[in-house]
Amino acid sequence: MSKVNNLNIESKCVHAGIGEYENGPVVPPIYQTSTFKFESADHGGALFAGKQKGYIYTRMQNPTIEAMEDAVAVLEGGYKSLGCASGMAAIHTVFASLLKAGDHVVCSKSVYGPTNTLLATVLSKFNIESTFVNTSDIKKVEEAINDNTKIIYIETPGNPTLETTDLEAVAKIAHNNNAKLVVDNTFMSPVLQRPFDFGTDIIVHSMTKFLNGHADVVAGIVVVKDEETYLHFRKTLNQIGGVIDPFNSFLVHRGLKTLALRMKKHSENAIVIAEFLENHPKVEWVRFPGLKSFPNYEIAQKQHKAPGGMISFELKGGLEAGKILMNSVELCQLAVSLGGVESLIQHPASMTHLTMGKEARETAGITDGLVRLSVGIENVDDIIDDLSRALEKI
Ligand code: LCS
Repeated sequence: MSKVNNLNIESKCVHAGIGEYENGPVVPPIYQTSTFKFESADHGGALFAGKQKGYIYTRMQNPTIEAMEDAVAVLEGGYKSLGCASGMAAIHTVFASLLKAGDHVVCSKSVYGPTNTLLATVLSKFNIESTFVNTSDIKKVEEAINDNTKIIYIETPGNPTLETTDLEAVAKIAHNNNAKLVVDNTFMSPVLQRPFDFGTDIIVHSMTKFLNGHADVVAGIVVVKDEETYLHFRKTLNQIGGVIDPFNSFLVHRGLKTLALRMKKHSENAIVIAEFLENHPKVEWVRFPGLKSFPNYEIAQKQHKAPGGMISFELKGGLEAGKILMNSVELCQLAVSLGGVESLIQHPASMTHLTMGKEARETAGITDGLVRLSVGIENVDDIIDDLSRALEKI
């Protein structure tokens, strides 16, 4: 592990979390078992008392899960991590571990919808209050802080607007107010953004996206920086039960090996596509961290090693234009989710955010012509041909 920590990121992706196993496999075996035999009653007792190391029950820990968790902890530069059944399970684990009735959360306005809903409609039932602000405006974060604020929760770049937050500045505000900074690093992955380098306390990911990268797993993870937090979170996760399973851990660990390669290709493709879209007559504007026109360009340059694969753009023809584009693409798959090897496209106003109503959408920055593109690792000319043909139909 310590040797792996000295490697470059591409090598870390390949080697992190690979332990020693019976018969010498180069890949951690899948321990597809719910429970582990004790050698004796005393052995079982010693494991439960924490006097001896070993595995007891897969909800508590499992070697295949632990191997993947070690890999993600290495990539993020954390102490340890906790594999969860989904990104939402990871986020819930953090909130359930850190909050109690009467506490307050400051959260980015541009976050994945269910994160907003978890705070606004589920945790609010337990008397946990939340304030949603545009966290790319540091003054707004300062104004939202109360005496009872325990967490500043940032998604950067935010889903789907790509609003980008200065983590160093927000970490200072959090720590001056005895609050923890929690960052959802799903859109960038540790290859492109390392939130711990900017003072973040806890990182979460939907591993369903770039970390696994192959659109065949739903999973999440929490990464922490110290043993005390780890043990506290592990206990909470064990009670809540939102753990990942061994087979999904195996798949994610396999995906991690190509993460650096994939993030490079996603970024390279996305730069070319963002420029193509910015110069297209049917497109009103493009938001992409790698474009000079990006509103938070300087923060993006400071925080990101490359701009990533997520692009938002606004079509000139609004709702109707969006529907035509969705119905005309062939290579780009019309689907929610993101971060897979295949390009995925979606139009929030006619699909995911249809029932929200125009007014509420616009307050959240989701305009009628907004399209979100998760750029895959295909040949960029093929993606541009597909978009070009589909845009012509508008
Ligand atoms: N965080 C971010 C930034 C996300 O984009 C998502 C899912 C989650 C957390 C939740 O992760 P999950 O529980 O799905 O693993 N984002 C999705 C999206 O944009 N479309 O479909 C899912």
